[in-house]
Amino acid sequence: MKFTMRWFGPGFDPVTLDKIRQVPGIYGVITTLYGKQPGEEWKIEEIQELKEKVQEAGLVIAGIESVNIHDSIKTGGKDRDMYIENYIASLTALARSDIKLVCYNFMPVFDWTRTDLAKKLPDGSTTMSYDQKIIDNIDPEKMFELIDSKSDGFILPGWEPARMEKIKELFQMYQGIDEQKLFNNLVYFLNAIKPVCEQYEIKMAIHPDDPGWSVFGLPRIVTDKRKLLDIVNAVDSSFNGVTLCTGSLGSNPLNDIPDIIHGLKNKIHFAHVRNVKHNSPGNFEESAHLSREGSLDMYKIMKALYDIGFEGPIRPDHGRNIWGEVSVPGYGLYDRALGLCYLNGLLEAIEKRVLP
Ligand code: DNO
Repeated sequence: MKFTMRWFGPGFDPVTLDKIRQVPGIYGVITTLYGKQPGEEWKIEEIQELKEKVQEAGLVIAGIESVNIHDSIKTGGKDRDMYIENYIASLTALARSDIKLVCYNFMPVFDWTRTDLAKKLPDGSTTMSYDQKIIDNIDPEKMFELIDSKSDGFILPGWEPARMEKIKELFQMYQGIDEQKLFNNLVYFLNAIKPVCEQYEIKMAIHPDDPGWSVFGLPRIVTDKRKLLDIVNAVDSSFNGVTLCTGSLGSNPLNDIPDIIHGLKNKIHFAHVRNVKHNSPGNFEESAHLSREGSLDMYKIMKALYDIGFEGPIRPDHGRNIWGEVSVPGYGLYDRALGLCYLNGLLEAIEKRVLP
């Protein structure tokens, strides 16, 4: 497994590449061109520039998170083929820069959703949390204000102001789109990018919906084992895979993550490994990575990844904000570095068969 950390790019992420470079066991970063709007074409020069910055710091770009999908592709709009062409051009430019792992999501309107970005924990740290009761009582068009007011001035991935300005329009686009239609549009997209992905051996890794159930009545198609298998089986080719995000799938206590890992096997191209603590139905928070701090068994998760022979990029995911650090919520250096070391420690023990 190749240990990585997400990096939000120059001038935006207070966690610098130099700091990431000093995390023990680090291999590379997962990043993106943050200025890009969904649907916009990525140019090879822009990718090269980013790649050089990362290389100068002694790291590599292990994958892109994300090349975002335009809503017209998700909804099957009349201009989707144009946006798919742009997407193919971006994939080609990435592959020619030797970057061949792309994480993306197919969530309608909102990317991952939280109701608090800085819930105070008894130890004085803060973390992100979700409470379905708050979602049930808020006008979806007010969600951006809620998130924005709690994000310390940072722009969260998927919650860019330019996108949120069009929130009404976005909701309108999804009228009449049910799960089956959304799924068909995903399959249409996957079939369209298949030739370029196969030609360049690009790995596409769909990210699960977060939380793993419908929010604001919008359809969700990436929430559990059955749905993940439906996606990988619908376009049966090695490019078509999954980001195994334990926190997103783990938001639903019914999801058995080690079982999902065994079910997906070589369709896992990328892993986000973090813990989550279930407080009550529909209410969870993002705990520290250790098994004993949350509801997931991190040893079993790492063991399952080891057992299926997973060798791709893996990253610790959202951390708490600790030791007074101010960062993109969930993406501080300290708690993610602790998480990475813990996951690496579990892996060493598994490899040496110290643990049963
Ligand atoms: C949240 C992330 C997601 C993820 C996208 C992938 O922190 O895990 O925003 O990057 O859904 O497209």
